[in-house]
Amino acid sequence: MNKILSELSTLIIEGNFNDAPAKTEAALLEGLRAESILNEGLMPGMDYVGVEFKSGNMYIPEVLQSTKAMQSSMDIIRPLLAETGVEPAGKIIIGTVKGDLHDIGKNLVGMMCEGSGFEIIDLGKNIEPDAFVAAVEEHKPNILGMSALLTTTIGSMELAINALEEAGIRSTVKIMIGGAPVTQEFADKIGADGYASNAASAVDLAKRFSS
Ligand code: B1M
Repeated sequence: MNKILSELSTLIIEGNFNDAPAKTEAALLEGLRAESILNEGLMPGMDYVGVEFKSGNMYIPEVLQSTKAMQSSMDIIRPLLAETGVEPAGKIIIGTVKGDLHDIGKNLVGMMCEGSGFEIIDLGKNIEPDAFVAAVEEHKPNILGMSALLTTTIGSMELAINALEEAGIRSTVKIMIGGAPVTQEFADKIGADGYASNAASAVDLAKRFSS
């Protein structure tokens, strides 16, 4: 791997959001294309973070630092990627369901998916089923991701799926759900396409849905 990209990967793994932007600028000055910086510098770093998080060698605060470092580099190359027409891995709409204000896990999932090359449209928290439907109609994503942290709000995921059915657009998106009270059994029961227990698994699932 190119030395500067390898150093950038290391900065992402270390969660060094102070130095990652300067290293990204240096890579551009060296003549590297934004696409190479993403695919050969940033993404391998985040892939490593995902593996370490899943195996219990990295913890949430460290992953958040890494995603912040990733974001700080993405802020620099995002406009260049758009200019060169680099296709994202897929488009994901994500939001925390109605009645639920917990968004830390949802943000982590969104950031890690962005780090893996997905375009993320983050609707925020306390999202009504109809707002998910309107967003799917408008943005035509590959994946709709819903997060819930309360046993009292997970039912809203089913309401959103029903609303997508009623609008006739359920089959146009894969639905991924997650959050502490959510289980695979619950996902099967409400007709979601998949469940992920953590952000790294959510990235794997999103990749599977988009391949
Ligand atoms: Co709340 N809260 N909270 N809270 N809160 C919990 C969830 C709770 C378990 C605490 C407890 O009682 N032990 C409990 C829920 C009990 C239950 O329903 N069974 C609870 C409660 C009761 C409440 C209130 C009702 C308290 C009150 O006011 N009486 C209230 C509800 C407000 C509302 O939402 N309407 C409330 C409020 C809050 C704060 C606002 C103070 C704050 C949220 C701040 C914020 O998010 N901006 C808060 C917090 C921080 C927590 C705890 C402490 C931490 C949650 C968190 O961020 N975890 C939580 C207790 C706990 O978990 N220890 C608790 C870290 C985060 C990275 O993990 O969100 O699980 P998590 O996300 C993971 C996975 O779940 C998965 O990947 C993530 C990363 O690995 N994942 C997905 C998540 N979404 C995914 C989506 C996917 C795929 C994977 O695909 C789309």
